[in-house]
Amino acid sequence: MGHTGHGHDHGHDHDHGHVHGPGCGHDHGPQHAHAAGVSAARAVSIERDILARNDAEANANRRRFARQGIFALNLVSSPGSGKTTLLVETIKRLGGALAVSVVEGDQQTANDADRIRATGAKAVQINTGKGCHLDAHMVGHALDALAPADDSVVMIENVGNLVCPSAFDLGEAHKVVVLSVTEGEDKPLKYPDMFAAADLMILNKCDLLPHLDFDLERCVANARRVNPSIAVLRVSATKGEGLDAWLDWLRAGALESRRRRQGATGAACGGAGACTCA
Ligand SMILES: Nc1nc2c(ncn2[C@@H]2O[C@H](COP(=O)(O)OP(=O)(O)OP(=O)(O)O)[C@@H](O)[C@H]2O)c(=O)[nH]1
Ligand SMILES: [Mg+2]
Repeated sequence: MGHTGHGHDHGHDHDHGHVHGPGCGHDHGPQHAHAAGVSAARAVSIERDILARNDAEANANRRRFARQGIFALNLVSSPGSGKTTLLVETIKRLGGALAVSVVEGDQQTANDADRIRATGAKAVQINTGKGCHLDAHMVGHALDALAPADDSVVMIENVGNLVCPSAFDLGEAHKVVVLSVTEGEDKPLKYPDMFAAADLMILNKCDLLPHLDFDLERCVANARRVNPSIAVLRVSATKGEGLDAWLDWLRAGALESRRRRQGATGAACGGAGACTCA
């Protein structure tokens, strides 16, 4: 699998080479400061256009996932929280029992896609250049190249950034925020949009807790102040702690996505005649 990438100009590139998107350049919310030389009203209008276009493309991705019974997750975090390590360990532990393919997002390099491919799983790398997040259009093209199997799991590893990816729906079932315990328990309060957008917080690098002053209970309380319904899993991607609970969560989501597809197929054919739906 190759690399793909598209900036906000939505230029098309099917050569699977590195493509460098333009910088974010917008501020993801009318309440924020706007670029010099652009009026506040114009900035709000541009922002709305970008997000509306993204939402339409995210819905197209979501329909594709639903049609194929795919459980899709959007992994978001600051750089280095352990997203790729977690994905590699997840794929190894699943051992092929549940197919996983990966869309990797980084500003530069194919390092993470190479790490995923070393497990035998399919991966497509998107390089965003100066872009600080993936958008639904980029992911749509990556999915064309990835060709994920029906009833599989698609993991989208977003660009390491605890701010911008929160505003962009990619069509995923859930955003999963990975916070490593070395980052400090105040991060959910400082970067609330990301924790509000996520359904699951994975607290990674728990093997390091004995060496840190990190207050785990306070971190969970902070996350729930921002998002009372956020689920929390403590893990160590490198040592294996907590990975069974993560794998159970993953399998349950994949099963649900598969059942929905089968239910939809059954409803469409009325369950009658020569239907071969499972
Ligand atoms: N001690 C410890 N180190 C970990 C753990 N998980 C990841 N790491 C280390 O953290 C560093 C970053 O891990 P990556 O998996 O590359 O993190 P990432 O979130 O994918 O990074 P970016 O894609 O650059 O944002 C590596 O040195 C990993 O070995 C963990 O559970 N415990
Ligand atoms: Mg990574």
